[in-house]
Amino acid sequence: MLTMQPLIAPKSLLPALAGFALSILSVSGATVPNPVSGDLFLGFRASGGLGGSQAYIVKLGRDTDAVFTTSGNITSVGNVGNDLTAKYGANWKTRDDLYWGVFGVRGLSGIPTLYASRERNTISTPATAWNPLVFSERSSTGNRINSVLNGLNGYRASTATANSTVGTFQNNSTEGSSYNFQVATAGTTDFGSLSQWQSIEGTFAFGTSGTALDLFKLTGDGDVGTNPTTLFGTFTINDSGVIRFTLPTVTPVDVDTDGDGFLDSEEAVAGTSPTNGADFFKVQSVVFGPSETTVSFNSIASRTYKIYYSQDLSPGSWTLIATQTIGPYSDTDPVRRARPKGFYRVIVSNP
Ligand SMILES: [Ca+2]
Ligand SMILES: [Ca+2]
Repeated sequence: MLTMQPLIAPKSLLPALAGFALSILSVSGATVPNPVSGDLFLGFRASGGLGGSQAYIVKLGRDTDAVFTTSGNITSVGNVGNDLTAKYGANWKTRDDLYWGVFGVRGLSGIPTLYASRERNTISTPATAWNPLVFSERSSTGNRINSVLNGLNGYRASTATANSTVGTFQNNSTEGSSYNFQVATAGTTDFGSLSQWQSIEGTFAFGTSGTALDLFKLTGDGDVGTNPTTLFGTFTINDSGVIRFTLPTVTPVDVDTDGDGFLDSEEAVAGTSPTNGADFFKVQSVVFGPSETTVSFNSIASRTYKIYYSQDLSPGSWTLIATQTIGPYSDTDPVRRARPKGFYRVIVSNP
């Protein structure tokens, strides 16, 4: 006698099936966020050995994000160190065949701005800036970067890693969307010959403390002579894989804060107040006395004052007549004092 099996599962099995479906979803992994204009990316690749068949690409954030307005660790990228260890081994931090670089593009549909890193030869010395690029060069290079981000098998819609919601492992290939292809093809510059970028990458041959990437921003309207290339900031990484961004060191602009005609730096030399417009270095008086001419000027300790004399202010007529460490100066020279007129000038230096 034939017994028919029910075509639908008994109710008691349904919770188990639902649980099974959920577990499948978590195994398949989340998708990385879509790239947007101005995004900056980190790329890691090994030229051989463990992990040599895949690149690791991490979205750092947009060039306008708050994280790039200050120096500090970039915490929005998850645990990059765990991903690097999983892909390239625990010794990733000292592998001489492991490379990293930073790249990005803004405004592909208009006049693109490009970002490309360059490793410092010496950790304490900024790298030489990339050459400016004209519009056509930036456009071509930007398209190659865009291919890595948005092309078929590129970053877009790829699966996030176990340790970073913005990181993905990408198979190395000869497609334009392959980061490894763009930066590691022998005999070419990175992201195409028009970029003129010999290599945007650093290596871990000298450990994490031995590599720093300066990120340069290439922009402009197409005329190389006016296209600025500026240092956007510097990326470093520690042995735990924590990425740090450091803003460029800004050289303070010398100003005349109190408007007395002397720059703050000049007032520092003279020892006068940079915030008091009535206090600045000057010859205060010249008094022709019975036996000496007294030249008064404001003086402080640890400075050198050189007194010059001219008969008529003509070019080349200034003569050094005294060097002192304090004012005033007393001129007793009978020849100078016998003249109907004469001029004194005082120059201060530190010390
Ligand atoms: Ca001043
Ligand atoms: Ca002053």
